[in-house]
Amino acid sequence: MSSPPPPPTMESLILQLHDIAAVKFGNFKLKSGISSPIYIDLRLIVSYPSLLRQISQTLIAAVPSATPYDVVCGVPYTALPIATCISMSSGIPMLMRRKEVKDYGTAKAIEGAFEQNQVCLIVEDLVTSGASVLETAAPLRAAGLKVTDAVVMIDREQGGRENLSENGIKLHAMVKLSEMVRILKEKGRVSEETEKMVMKFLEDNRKVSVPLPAAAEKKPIVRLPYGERAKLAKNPTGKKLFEIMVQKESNLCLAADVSTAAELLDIAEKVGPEICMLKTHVDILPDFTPDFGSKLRLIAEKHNFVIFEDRKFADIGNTVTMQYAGGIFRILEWADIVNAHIISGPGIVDGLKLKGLPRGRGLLLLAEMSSSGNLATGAYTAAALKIAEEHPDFVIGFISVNPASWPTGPGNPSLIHATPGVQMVKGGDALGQQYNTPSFVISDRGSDIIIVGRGIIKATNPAEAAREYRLQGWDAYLVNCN
Ligand code: S5P
Repeated sequence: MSSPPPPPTMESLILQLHDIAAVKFGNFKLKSGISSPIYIDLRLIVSYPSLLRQISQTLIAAVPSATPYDVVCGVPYTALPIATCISMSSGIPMLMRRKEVKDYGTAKAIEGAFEQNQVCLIVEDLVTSGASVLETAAPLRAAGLKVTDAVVMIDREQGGRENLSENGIKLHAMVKLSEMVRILKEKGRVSEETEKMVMKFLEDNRKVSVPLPAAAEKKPIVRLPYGERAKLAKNPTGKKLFEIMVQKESNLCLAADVSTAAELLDIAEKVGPEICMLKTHVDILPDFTPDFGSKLRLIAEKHNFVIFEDRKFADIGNTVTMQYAGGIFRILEWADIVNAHIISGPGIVDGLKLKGLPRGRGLLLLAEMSSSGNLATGAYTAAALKIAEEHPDFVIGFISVNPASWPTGPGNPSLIHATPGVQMVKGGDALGQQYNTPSFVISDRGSDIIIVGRGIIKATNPAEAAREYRLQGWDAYLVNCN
């Protein structure tokens, strides 16, 4: 029987990468926007199975044997085949992260079988700022996995190691860029001059920060802290909401779109500690009973959050007064906040205010919507803003999507912006919903509250997922808090 081939040397791997032109020298513009004298395209290795196998073996060896991990996950797409090879040769199961979360019923960001608290090793081809590794770590963590280590073929030595370490991830690299160039120079593949150029480039670009989406185009948003805004709020529920956000360090609203009232009360109890607001669609609950509201209010008091019935009133003033206070649901009795379209004109606010204001309730106006092709844009959005300004005692803010892009910006700081269409990764569902990430919604688009439904309720552990959304939402708020 022939003995297995000796493990490849680093030198031979690097020369092979150069042979297949996966490493090139010249003048290249990188994803981060900077010009680089070296370009590395590791997608090519799928065409060279023997090299792919050697690289996978070397990557496994790059992770210290004392580092335990139960599963591996490659950063899509280049590292997927590498992770597959690692999994096959080590016998360690693999997970896959969806880049775009498609919600055809499952809304899964992570594919594969795993258990809560298992440790997942992230596999990546190339690390510059570490942003791609972090993008993969976030949904893995939200799904209940632990992410403490990542292994990469090439570390460009441009701050990725430090950025990852700040986020609790230790980077193990097969080779550092400077080492790779030194070997290529030693073997006569590049000139001394090229080596110097690359070294100078590395020296000049030691720290590439993790890019925020669309960072280049965005105007910096500077906002008053929620605590200051609580003092400006004219409506007691609006004020209370800002105060809860500060007390709980949470700008997370759970969209509790579950199938029964029993499930709703159960998830409210579990997720309650993480949220500032809980949003209901009471008309989807088949087991609704008249005591539902008082039961939910007890949980809200216990965990300190406000209740928002997403009724989306849209009729004339007189009709909405009856819909708000009457019927089976008696929304006025238990919901701190309701919302309304302004399609019927300002009379809808007068109608709701008639019933709501004496009870200290608040109203959110739908100024924008998250679904694709919706008509709440431009002049319609501006009209919502105007109506809100006319009723500061009752209107507490908006359902909005991109307040930073409004001609007035997010506007009056006493008004709050709550944004639906939030998940850990950008994407959408099959019926027009569009998702953005917590950090994009809060720090780039200038919203105040993230409204998250399926990202939490479909997670294996909704409380853990809610915690992750809360932390991400809060960190994003701190980014541009004045
Ligand atoms: O424009 C909107 C307004 C609202 S209130 N788009 C929305 O998605 N919503 C609500 O937010 C929607 O009714 C649902 O309850 C929640 C989003 O849920 P998810 O599961 O897509 O996160």
